[in-house]
Amino acid sequence: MKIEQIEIRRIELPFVAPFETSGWREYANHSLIVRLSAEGAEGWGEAPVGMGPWYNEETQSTAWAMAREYLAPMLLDGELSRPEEVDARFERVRGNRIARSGFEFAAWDLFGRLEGRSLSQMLGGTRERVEVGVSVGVQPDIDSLLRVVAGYVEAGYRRVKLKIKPGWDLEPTRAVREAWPGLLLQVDANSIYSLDHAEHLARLDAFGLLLIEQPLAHDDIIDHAKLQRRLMTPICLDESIVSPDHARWALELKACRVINIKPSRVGGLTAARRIHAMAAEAGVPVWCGGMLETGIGRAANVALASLPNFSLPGDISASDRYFQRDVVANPFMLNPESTLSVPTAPGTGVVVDEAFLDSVTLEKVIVAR
Ligand code: OSB
Ligand code: MG
Repeated sequence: MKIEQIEIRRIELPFVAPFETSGWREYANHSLIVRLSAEGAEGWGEAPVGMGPWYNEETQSTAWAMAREYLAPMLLDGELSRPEEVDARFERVRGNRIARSGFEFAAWDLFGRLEGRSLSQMLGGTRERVEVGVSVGVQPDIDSLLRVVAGYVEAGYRRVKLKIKPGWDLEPTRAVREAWPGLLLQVDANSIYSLDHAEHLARLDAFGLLLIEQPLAHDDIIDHAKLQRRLMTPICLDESIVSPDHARWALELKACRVINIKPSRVGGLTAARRIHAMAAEAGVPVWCGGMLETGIGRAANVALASLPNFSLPGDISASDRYFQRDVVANPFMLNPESTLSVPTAPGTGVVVDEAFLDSVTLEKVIVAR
């Protein structure tokens, strides 16, 4: 197949509420949306970069430049016979994996739509529904936090992740644990602590957490291995695992007992599936993380989470947890039992609401052969 045309747009879609982590705040989804055209079909992908370089090095501006100057021309150049080839095509590009992932997702969607196969089917998914939770940002005070968590619990979420940072860790975790003793609970520090905090972090062991996500530096594996030996609670790596090799290093060094797989962080579904297989082999559970995606990116996450070793609930909440209105006409809705349904229609299965997508598009370019 020859990709005939690539449309790239950068969007701004406001969140229902700002999302605050240990180091930054997001007010809106600032992703890139990629549309590939070939053989009369289309494939859509989302590169869920944030506004600034706070999660990783990428921003909407860097992804926009990478996409136009390198990624789109590289994908138009030559033939593509399988979506797995996109990862190899972009191998020469250093970093910029979230930008790369938008094109990779779109290629999977395109092939799926042409072949009449759902993305879950193409990836080897084994579930019709995936368990999900909700990631709760830093709140102004404990009362607000309890109100926000209560809202999600009432909506049907059975697993909650709290964003933590120094000064907002033990107390909020204790308060939520005391209010909901049976809730599946975990925390995410987004790289804010150092090994000097080991003793402090060990106090989280008292709260029966599923895991502590990325306590130490975004590019560290060694110190996490040292910290894991001092904690009962499993460490889960997010930021540090940017490729299958990084997953292998972390597994070998026992830097974590759980891995958060975000297909966008690792450049796409091909690398994500490889990490899933490596973790399964090592007996390490994985779960699917999120980047506050629109329905387009969410669909790739849901399909991935239908693979067998995704044994913990994902950060893949329903569309209405993020947006008043999603850019797809069939937004994701929460089922009873805290699950989302895995689409069965060809490709990602989402129906892009183009008129609404246009209304949140800041800039759009078309690159053709
Ligand atoms: O660290 O998992 C994270 C959102 C943006 C960037 C990083 C992270 C997150 C989340 C939200 O925790 C997950 C989601 O609901 O999409
Ligand atoms: Mg995280």
